Amino acid sequence: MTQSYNESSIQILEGLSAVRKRPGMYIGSSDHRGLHHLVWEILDNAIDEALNGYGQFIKVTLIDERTIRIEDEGRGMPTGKHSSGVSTLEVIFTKLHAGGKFSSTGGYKTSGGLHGVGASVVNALSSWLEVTSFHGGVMSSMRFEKGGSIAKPLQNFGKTTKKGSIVTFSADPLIFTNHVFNAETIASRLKESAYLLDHVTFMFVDERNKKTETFKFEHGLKQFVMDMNEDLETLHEPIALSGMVNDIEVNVSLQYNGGYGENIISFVNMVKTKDGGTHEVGFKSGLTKVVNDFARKNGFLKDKDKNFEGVDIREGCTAIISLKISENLLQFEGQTKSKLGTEKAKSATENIVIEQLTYYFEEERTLANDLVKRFAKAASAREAARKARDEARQGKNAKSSSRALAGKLSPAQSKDKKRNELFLVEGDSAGGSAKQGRDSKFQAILPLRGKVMNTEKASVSDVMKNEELSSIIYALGAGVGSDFDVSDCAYDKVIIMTDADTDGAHIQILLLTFFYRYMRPLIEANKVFLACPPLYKITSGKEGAYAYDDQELIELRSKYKHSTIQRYKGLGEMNADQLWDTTMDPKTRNLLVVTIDDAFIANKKVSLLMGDKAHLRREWINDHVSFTLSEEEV
Ligand code: TSJ
Repeated sequence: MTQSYNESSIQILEGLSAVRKRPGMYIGSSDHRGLHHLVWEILDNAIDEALNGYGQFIKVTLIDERTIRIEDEGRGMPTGKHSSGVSTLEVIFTKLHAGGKFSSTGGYKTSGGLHGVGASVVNALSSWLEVTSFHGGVMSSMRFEKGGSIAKPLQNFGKTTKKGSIVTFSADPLIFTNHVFNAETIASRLKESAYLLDHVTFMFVDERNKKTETFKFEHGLKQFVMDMNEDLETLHEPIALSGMVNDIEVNVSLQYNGGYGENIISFVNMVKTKDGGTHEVGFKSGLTKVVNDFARKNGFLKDKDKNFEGVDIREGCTAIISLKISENLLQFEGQTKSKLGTEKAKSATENIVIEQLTYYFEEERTLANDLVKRFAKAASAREAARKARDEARQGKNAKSSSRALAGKLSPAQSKDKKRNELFLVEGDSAGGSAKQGRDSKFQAILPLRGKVMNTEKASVSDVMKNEELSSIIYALGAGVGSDFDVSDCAYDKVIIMTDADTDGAHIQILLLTFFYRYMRPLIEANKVFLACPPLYKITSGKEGAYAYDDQELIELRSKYKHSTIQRYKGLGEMNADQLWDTTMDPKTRNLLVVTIDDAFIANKKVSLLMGDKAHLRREWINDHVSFTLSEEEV
């Protein structure tokens, strides 16, 4: 029998070289995100040790742009002989998936999402790595180079009274497309951990600029919610609820602010559960039950009245939920494994909230009464918004929708939700050019007159009363607030088209705040865009071109000698054809897709944004709304 394939043709990827061949398989990607995964991987081990009660101090030192040191004061890493004959330390850093193997059973582990691939993966992707362990009274160390080869074998340095582990590594620039660690990203992860582990001090040292930051929050979660609400008026001191149910440790802190947003962040074993899960469900159902029971018992809801809905009760609610669950009970769901699936976590969280918040409401009657009155207002605003949405959907009462849009919206001819585009245009005159210039088959124009309302502290009913915003709501036909349903949206793209000046920037920010507050799923579905009108037109004889930024202008000026330059101060200075060519034609335009990837920072900054400090506003836009050029399929 002939061999169907020869053995040498099969490449068996083994050990650390497999990691270097396909880093994405282990750390998600080889870009900036993947790079920081290396840090989280090592840091998680130090945090696990503190989480289990060993050591109260964790220090991270950024040595240069791609080199970082992480140290703890835990038990130190075991260095004795492993069953395979080599030292445990060598196994940890050279064998794949040995990450959790050496850990004692039981206990807590930070194993969310993509973390937990093991220290060997970090070693594989580093140009060098050094580990020092102070374990059982002995100091030992090892050094690896070029993706995990042993450069200095395990060496014992004799007795020590120190305890702990130190790992230093330098990310391999051959692997990463971007190998520069971001100090802010790392510091904010440490800060977050410090809120959650209130007995542990986290220190961050950036040796490049000699900056040191220390994070320690004696009042943990309470301080976390206070800081989240920092820029908002708060209605009371933060409430802490905590306890142990069926081996699950539940810690919750909540504080209502004067705004209308819902901000709930949850963690399991120190790892953020971005997509929520059973613990969030338990928190919400517990909160809803406590409030409705209190409202009925105290006459705020009569027999005939319907219960408040969860969304009414969560307006202005900022809450952190943090659970500690032993490794064997952990279940994660979803594509990114950032949703908790553990069933027991629901009842554990619900029980703690019901038991302790009921008691708190009994003790703090004045506050409870005030809150319930707010919830009642929220409930009636929700009813009003629901009515408006039903009218906006072309149902039995399309009249008020068409009345609201009459003389404003220039609709597209087709009704193709998957293709149509809505341009929100600053001012009537630019609106006129856009109307003439557009492809009316699929492009609709809604001119916005004057300033857009600040929705940061507005309720749904305020928003509905505002002409500009209610016309946007009617045009999209997908509801608003808790009632918003992105699948009903009449457009595939909502494109904000403003002048490239401060007023234009302000309008953009106000509109983004509105979308963030009241149509967040629209942003999450990548349906909100910023149009990019050119800043200059450069003409030389019969030739000409547009420049979209100053850099481009410099380039064009060297290309076209003896040229004249026209600076566009607003959209209104372009005629309809120019506007189409430069800004609206899908074949030639640039659109920036608006994404908000970090709800925590974004929410905080949206509040800040609407304060009186204009420069903070600009900084926020630069830092936290990533305007990435979208790759549109043409
Ligand atoms: F990622 C890593 F492995 F490189 C790493 C591990 C990096 C850093 C900065 C710290 C650690 C680490 C590991 N800190 N503390 C520990 N603890 C243990 O490995 C350990 C020690 C003793 C016992 C025991 O059962 O006696 C169990 C464990 C898991």
